[in-house]
Amino acid sequence: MEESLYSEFSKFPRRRRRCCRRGMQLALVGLMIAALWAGLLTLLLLWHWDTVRNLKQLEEAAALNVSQVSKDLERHKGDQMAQKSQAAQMLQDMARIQAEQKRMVSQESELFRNLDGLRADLSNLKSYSLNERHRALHSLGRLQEEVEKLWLELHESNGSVCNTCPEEWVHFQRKCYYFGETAKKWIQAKYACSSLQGRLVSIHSQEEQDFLTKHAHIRGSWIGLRDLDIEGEFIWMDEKPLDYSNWQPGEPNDAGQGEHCVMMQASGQWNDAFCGSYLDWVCERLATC
Ligand code: MMA
Ligand code: CA
Repeated sequence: MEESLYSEFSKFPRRRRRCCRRGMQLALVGLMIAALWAGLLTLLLLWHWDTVRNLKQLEEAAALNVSQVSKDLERHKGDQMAQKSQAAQMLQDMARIQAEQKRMVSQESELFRNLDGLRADLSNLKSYSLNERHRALHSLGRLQEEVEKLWLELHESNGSVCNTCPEEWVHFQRKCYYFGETAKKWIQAKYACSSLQGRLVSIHSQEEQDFLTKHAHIRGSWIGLRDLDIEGEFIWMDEKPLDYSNWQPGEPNDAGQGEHCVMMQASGQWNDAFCGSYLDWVCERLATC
């Protein structure tokens, strides 16, 4: 049979056979081109699907991001609001604190003013009470002296002999004398005599001076004579006039830093001396009957 086909085929003329081969070649080329196109299309399709898939993923991610960002934005807005209200609160607090501070400053200055007023009142009160005390002490001294004078006058008018002295006091004529031996300033000696119900001695006669000279101390003793108020104007503690004196020659001289208190030296003579010097002292009081 094969042999018959071939024989049939071979029966065609040679030109017709060439034409057939070319057709086949063309068909083959067409087939190849079609296959290439098909492959290309398939690749394109695959690339397209892949791109679409990627785009979808990107879209989803973007949507996710957008929702995340909007959530963050919301949260941020909320935070911002809270911070704003906090800031407003803080401003209010600050204004309140400033007002409080102002009030305290004005209160403080008021308090200082009051304190100054109180201090002034206190110092006024102090100086007032000091003045009162001095006045009272002065009046008391005057009263004591008055009483002593009255006693003296009373006994003199009665004609009775008054020669009684307390222990440690020495009697002479109508008076008793105490010879203090603990060195004191003039003012301290004055107070010491007062506390012994006496006063610093006032000397009014040579007899009295002679008696005192016999008891004079080596260190020297304060007596009740001073020129504290007016320089050179000497006043006795008993307020009697300066009717007798026994100054050492050249005294009183108000030497050095000022000498306004009188002392009796070991010789019995008087010298004006610095009132702050520490000396012995002599007190007197009236003898009792
Ligand atoms: C001298 C004499 C006095 C004076 C005393 C002060 C020793 O005497 O100047 O008048 O009071 O010094 O210490
Ligand atoms: Ca003197």
